[in-house]
Amino acid sequence: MQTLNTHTQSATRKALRLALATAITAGACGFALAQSVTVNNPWARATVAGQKATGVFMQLTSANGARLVGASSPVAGVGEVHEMKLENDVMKMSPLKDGLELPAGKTVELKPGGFHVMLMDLKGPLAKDTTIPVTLVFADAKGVQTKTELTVPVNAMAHGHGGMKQGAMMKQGEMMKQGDMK
Ligand SMILES: [Cu+2]
Repeated sequence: MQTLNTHTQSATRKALRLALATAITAGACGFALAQSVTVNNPWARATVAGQKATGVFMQLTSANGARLVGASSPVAGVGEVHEMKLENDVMKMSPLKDGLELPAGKTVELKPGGFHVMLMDLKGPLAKDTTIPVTLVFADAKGVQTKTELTVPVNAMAHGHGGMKQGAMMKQGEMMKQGDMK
């Protein structure tokens, strides 16, 4: 019994060391990819108390071509890559199953009314003039995934966009994601 116990502990320690080594390697890969996908002007939309979802927007430029396949943040239970488009006068948004295509050398804009990172199950309101950590997951042509960590400022709205229009779209987003608006 004693022998078995010691052996188990040793195996656990070995597994832990292996996991740590893997994490370090993955981190190094993420950094390499972070160099090849440029993230510009990221911002998250501020929320009010009780609001459960918000959007994160930015411009992405991939040097070699990639896809944005996932997103997460400690402030949200769920993160997804969404597209939003007008269908029969109704704004509809849905997750992109295969992620957002980032053609080599072309800047793809995530903006209100279009592609966005959706943060859902927010754990609390996102106050203007604060920042939130956001992790983006990219996949290369071979499907190899890497992560990029961002510090994203929280703003009421983007520069150069109409407040009214955005307000209307946020309402739509809330209705779709919350389904319990009073
Ligand atoms: Cu969305």
